[in-house]
Amino acid sequence: MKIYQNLTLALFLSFSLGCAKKEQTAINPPLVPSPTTTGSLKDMPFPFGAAVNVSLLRNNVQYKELVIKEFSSITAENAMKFNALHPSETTYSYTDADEIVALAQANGKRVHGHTLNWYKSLPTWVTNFQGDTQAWENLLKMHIQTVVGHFKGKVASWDVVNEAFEDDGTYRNSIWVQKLGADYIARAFQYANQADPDALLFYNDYGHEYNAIKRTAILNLVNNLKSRGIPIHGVGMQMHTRYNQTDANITSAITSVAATGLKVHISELDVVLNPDNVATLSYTTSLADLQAAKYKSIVKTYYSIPKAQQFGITTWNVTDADSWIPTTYSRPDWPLPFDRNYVRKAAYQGILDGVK
Ligand code: 9MR
Repeated sequence: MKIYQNLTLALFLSFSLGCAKKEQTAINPPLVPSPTTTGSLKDMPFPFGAAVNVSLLRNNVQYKELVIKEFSSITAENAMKFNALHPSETTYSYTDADEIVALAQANGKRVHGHTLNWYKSLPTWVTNFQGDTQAWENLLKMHIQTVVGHFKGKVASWDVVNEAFEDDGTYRNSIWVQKLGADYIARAFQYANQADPDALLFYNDYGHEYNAIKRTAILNLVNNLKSRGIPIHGVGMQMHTRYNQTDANITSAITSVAATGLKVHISELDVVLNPDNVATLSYTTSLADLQAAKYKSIVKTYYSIPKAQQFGITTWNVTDADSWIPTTYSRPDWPLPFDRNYVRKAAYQGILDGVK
């Protein structure tokens, strides 16, 4: 009987292991061999961070350990957005965001807050909100001050306003502009500053490297805020870019933003390898090397701006397995410095080489 039981157990185990192995093979086919890396992101001369996903931190030990081991700064990918923190008018929900902050604190990492104001990721109570201008102003102020107050002393910096411009350089016709006019942006910074005078406050957007018209609009806004004494301390350049973006474009973007004199955060970096959405594309050594070269040149240019302005670089997500790109664009892609087996890619070495 005992032998029989053991045999059943052995059969069961070998069957389950076989399935697990098969599944493993199906999910993680052999990848391009990873190079040996010398050095660590932790030793970069400025903070190097990633946007993190709270459920992966909670449920995936390998992911969590990688985050702890590799990064000195953390941004919540979604957990500090309006709909996550403030799901109904009278409810704030801090569980996920607090968990990220606690992990950062326990491991000596900086936390960058993303984002106090955006046209997306709003709860329906906001999009359906009925009220006059004063009521909308109160809503904006209350949200910003409650959230910044909650994280005071724990979150070092905030993206105060995210993506306020259209590609043609006009203000996006967001619910905020409709209800409050474009100068709500200035007041958003003032509200955040009142709630935590020590927090560094950023205007965050994308496209600086491929759209000079939008970039000029962003720089005009930022310079205008600065000249009016509005408490803005930095500019976030998302830099969702591609392996074949020209170095010249990236350099003009970084240097023109640095010319504001404010801190510069490359805040959502990823370098896609499949910008043309080729469904059959595969990851090859040559693509990996081109990507490494692009990461290197971005980091090198960034490292050449004045030291005091180097707020840091943050990648948007951690590994190719959790990048927002493949799901959003329904295509294979490999935008990050770690592969989907959580192994350092050539891009990782490219980043390290950028500061050599
Ligand atoms: O990666 C984020 C994705 O999981 C969310 O569904 C989406 C909407 O909240 O936002 C993504 O992150 C965006 C960031 O907040 C702002 N810049 C663009 C990022 C990618 O879309």
